[in-house]
Amino acid sequence: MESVSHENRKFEPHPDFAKDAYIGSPEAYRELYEKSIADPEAFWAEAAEELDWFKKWDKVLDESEAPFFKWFPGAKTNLCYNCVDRHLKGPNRNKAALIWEGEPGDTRVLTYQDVHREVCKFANGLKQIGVKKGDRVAIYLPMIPELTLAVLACARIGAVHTVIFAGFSAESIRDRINDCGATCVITADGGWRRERVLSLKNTVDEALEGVDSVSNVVVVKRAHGDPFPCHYKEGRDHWYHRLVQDQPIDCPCEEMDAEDMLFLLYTSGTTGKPKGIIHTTAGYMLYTYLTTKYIFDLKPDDVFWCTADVGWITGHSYIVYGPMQNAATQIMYEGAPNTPDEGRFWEIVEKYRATIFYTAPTAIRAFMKWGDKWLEKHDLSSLRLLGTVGEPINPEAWIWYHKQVGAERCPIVDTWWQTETGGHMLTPIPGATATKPGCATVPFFGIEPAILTDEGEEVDAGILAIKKPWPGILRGIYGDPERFKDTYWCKWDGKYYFPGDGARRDKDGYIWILGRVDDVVNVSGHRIGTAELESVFVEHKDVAESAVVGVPHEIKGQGLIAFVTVIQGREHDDHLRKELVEMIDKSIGKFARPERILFSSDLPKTRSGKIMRRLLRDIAEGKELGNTTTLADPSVVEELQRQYEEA
Ligand code: 6R9
Repeated sequence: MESVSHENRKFEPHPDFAKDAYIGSPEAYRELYEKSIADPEAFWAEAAEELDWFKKWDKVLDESEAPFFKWFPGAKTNLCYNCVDRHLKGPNRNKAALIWEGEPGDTRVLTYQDVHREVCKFANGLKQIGVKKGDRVAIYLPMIPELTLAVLACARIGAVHTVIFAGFSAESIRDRINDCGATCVITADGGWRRERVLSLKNTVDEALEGVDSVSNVVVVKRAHGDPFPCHYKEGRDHWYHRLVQDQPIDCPCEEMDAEDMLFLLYTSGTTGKPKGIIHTTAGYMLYTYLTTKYIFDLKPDDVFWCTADVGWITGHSYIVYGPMQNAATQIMYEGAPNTPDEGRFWEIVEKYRATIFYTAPTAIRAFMKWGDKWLEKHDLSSLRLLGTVGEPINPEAWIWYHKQVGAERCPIVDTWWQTETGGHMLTPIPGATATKPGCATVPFFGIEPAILTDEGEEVDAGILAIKKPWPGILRGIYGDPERFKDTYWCKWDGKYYFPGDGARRDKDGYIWILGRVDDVVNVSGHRIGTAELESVFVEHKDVAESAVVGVPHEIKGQGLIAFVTVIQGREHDDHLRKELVEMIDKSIGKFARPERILFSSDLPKTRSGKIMRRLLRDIAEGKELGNTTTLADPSVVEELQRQYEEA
């Protein structure tokens, strides 16, 4: 087995897949790609004809105020219209839009007609309590259909939604509401997670203490007040079911300008408080529509399942907006992947005959750790395409996914993108691109990547940069245009977008993401991607997961500390340590040897599943730990600290 820097395996698209794919050969991809780069405006204008517009654009791209780009200025449209109303005209009217399963096993199915009715009633309810175009609405809901309905209802009336992942604390909610001045919050009494009810409404009540801007709170009844009877504040709070019950079943769509704000989504930067990433209407609409269609090769008969939460960008783009514009049938699941047991996801795939499955590397590694027996109990033969997103996937996990889940038949789309990019940027085209384990491969249409040094020289390994604006690009940071320019455009004097990731190009021209540039460590003058070491460690049969961080080192400048999670029940001792060091020596070189290897039963992760390297660095440097409230499981940190001190 090889690490990412040595990975040479290549997997051609399966001929059975390629023959029916929208883009079924490398030539077909190349032709479209070249067209999209030679004349982007013509390419995007042609694609935009597949969507519905109240009024067409005057111009495709206006760069006069760069980096504040405008796509399709002059056009009028509505995202909700394109996700719902336009499907009512044809055969999709009674097609299942959402197949939802609650963690306790309750299920609901909504057709596009049902979604239309429920969204209209919700939108009318919001209007009744005074929500209007341009108002900010915070949404803090579990993964229940009302989450999708709430997002669409906002889009319908032109209210700007800001979805806050239901794992965030009261303080995080308050910060976001204060930053954008939200006037309304949509929440639920509770939601199910690992057989327990999260008391969302209580958290919102706490968040709203001392907040003046919010005059209305809409509460969906999900947990039926038990075991958390929730407080009801007269005049401010409205039960969702009462608010919508007598509303008319039709509500006109607001005619939105192309550049009207669609949503804000808060994301962490390397410094400072979370920033409210701004996405607007027409460009984001087209970009999520087209990436969904081509990257998932989405066909009318597919059953699409993206396991993300709508609280993250992946859920916005690839649960709500992309799939629904494509009239997809999709699965939505409320709870944890290991409730009631580690086979839950595979049970769902089998039960609804899912054909497309899109998840994160961290989940894939958890499945690996839990063992193949959970998959063997279920028939996964309906699957035809797999995807991954969120972080670099180590070749070992990729191969496992390919073999155990995809039965060596399903293409894997390793999609690199960000909250800021709106949709997929680098990714295999499933019927056309030969894949390599751990590699995000090639650019999507209209995307021109470059790999640069800090000074802007093109190199084979360095910092990823994107040359031209694309329709899905963020339009700003809410309330902070200067930070927007500084963070994304100043690095190379406005010539490139700076995403903050390191990358390298191989001899085939494929691009490999090496992790955040802030995670690149320089040991004795050698640049080492921490992801490279991590992928070596997880190749060991006893290792489930690992994270490597750089710490200051007297002699070498920086040294590496490795945190390694061992598969349950396996030995972790000096013998394993020695084997791991030998693997690093072999795969990368002695210079990449970590100073220390610490074993633990888990790693500190955000609730979206990203390993918190900053926290690991603090542990490794013996520092006072800051805020750990965003962690999925704070006890993991205590265990690591104890070990670090003992070792
Ligand atoms: C969509 C999403 C963005 C950061 C990004 C990068 C990492 C995402 C990746 C990947 C390697 C992939 N990332 N996908 N790294 N391969 N396929 O995750 O958005 O939460 O904003 O994170 O995630 O480092 O810069 P977001």
